[in-house]
Amino acid sequence: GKLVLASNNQGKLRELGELLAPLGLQPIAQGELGVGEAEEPACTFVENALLKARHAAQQTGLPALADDSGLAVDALGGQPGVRSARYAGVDASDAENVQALLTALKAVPEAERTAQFHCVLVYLRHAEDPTPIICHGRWPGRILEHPTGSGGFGYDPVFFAPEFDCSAAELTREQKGRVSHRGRALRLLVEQLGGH
Ligand code: ITT
Repeated sequence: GKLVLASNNQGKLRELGELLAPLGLQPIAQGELGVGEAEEPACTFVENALLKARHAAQQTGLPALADDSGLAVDALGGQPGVRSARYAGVDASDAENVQALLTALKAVPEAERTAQFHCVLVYLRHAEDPTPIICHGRWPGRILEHPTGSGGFGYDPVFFAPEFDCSAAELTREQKGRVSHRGRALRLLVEQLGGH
């Protein structure tokens, strides 16, 4: 069936679309349905994802899937976390956020540059669904000293993927989906959707 993807992030839309299509679902980006951005005022991925999914379901009348995600760096006490998209400022580009992160970690040695990506997916059958499906995926790795690779989006060029011994931006989308926070969360979601 049709569902609206409650995101304006092209990188997420590509990854989610590719992972959902083989399941017989028809994901439609919210922008194509005229849905504007929702506010993300909360301090947890779960709350932000719920707000985005509810906004999109309300505006379209379709089931909605939202992704709230980010990078938690241990040496920074979990920052940038829910602020990952705007670490270098409200309208910062991916490259600016990456630069801000490298600057913040300048004096931190390799062994202490551990980090994890988090992805919370929220699926609402309709805007007032009292039992949303909520899934959380994690991807541990560490932060490189220099950006490497041109694939992916966001912090991928500085995220070292231990499973493949290279940066996340050097992976194909298929490889990334197998190990990433988003891939893991989505497989959990699909298991739960099957039970409904
Ligand atoms: P939407 O709310 O429209 O979905 P957004 O980019 O504002 O898009 P978030 O608030 O969830 O979404 O921010 C997530 C940020 O975390 C994203 O902009 C990236 O900087 C980073 N991020 C999340 N997943 C990532 C991934 O797979 N690779 C690299 N960076 C990622």
